[in-house]
Amino acid sequence: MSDSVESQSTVENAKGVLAAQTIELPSWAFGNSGTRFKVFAQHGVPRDPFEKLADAAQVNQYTGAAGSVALHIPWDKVDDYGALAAHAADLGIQIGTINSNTFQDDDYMLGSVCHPDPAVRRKATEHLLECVDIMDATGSTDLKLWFADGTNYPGQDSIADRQDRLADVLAEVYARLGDHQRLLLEYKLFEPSFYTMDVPDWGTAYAHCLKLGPKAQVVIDTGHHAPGTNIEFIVAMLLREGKLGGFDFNSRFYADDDLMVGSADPFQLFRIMHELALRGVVGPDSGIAYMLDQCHNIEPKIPGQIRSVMNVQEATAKALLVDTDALSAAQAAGDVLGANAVLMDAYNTDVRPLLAELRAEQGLDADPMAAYAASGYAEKIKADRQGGQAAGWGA
Ligand code: LRH
Ligand code: MN
Repeated sequence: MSDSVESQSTVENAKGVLAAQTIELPSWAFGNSGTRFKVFAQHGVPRDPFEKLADAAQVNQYTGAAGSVALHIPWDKVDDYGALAAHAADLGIQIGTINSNTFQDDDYMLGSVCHPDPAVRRKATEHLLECVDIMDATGSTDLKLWFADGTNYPGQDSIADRQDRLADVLAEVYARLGDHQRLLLEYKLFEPSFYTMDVPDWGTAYAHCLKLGPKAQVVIDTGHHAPGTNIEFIVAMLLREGKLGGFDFNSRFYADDDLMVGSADPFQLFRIMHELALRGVVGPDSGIAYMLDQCHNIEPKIPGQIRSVMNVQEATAKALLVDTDALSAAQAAGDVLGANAVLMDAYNTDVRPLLAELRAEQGLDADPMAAYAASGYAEKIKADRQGGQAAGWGA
């Protein structure tokens, strides 16, 4: 890296933050996934949550930055969650966010927590409360709630009544949370509902979380916005309000494509990480859950997760190299081009040598993708995992 003193301290600071960075992996990324057109099954895919954790541990082994795994219930249902948490610990990782699922049961055709029928809402609520029981067993602090609830045609249901139903269920779940637990409400503009989604945007999620209290915060899934949405503005606003609970990182060219984060729009990911680095909330003690939410439909899944973690590390490193003094000076002076240039200098910095140096200092291989490929793990799981039911979305 360049030898000027300032930049040297900036580089050292960046390496310190990057060394502590942790990206939570989605257990479902290791299972088979696809689109409504086809799920292309891959060989060696895990058959149960224990094998999913083993694959996630590979990502952590080669990146040093993926120390926890989010679970999705019932996709990761087991008889003994304590045993699953112990298995994670044996692998050097931990179980993170617990995701509810009220979008795959036949009873939920017209919604779950917003369904017109109180019996269906009760059933959905019981599932959410069961997820908190699972958090107690795994030691997880975060319950992530995404609802597929919505309507497809104008008049199908009362928009306002559905909000009342949602608020009632959220209040009951909120009351069940332990002191160290919180709920993260995730919004999505459309799909699988196409006229209204009951939590379509950050404003709706924020309004509900504000009413609930301090243990309720908003999750930004980077694939859940209208094309062209300035996501870093939402980041800055929710940070300012103390209501940014976390991210579901992925990227997309068109809709909720769930592609590898940073693969479709690395500059957007950089702009998002810049807002977070400016406020020093990139680290694990920031209270912000940095999670991936992706599907590797056609690419190998473990390398896909390794590449994704590296993409977040690269965007974070660039954001941490922004000369913030020069930036504030240019902004204060109204120097439009100067301020933009400060940011673009950081974005156009090749941070791969810095990250390779950091990995070497951490005793990791400088090239995680090559190290994993050379490990033979991919061939081993293909050979070992014969028979049984490959994990998937079960949709
Ligand atoms: C919905 C979503 C949500 C999950 C699911 C796996 O699109 O982003 O976070 O529960 O994907
Ligand atoms: Mn998501």
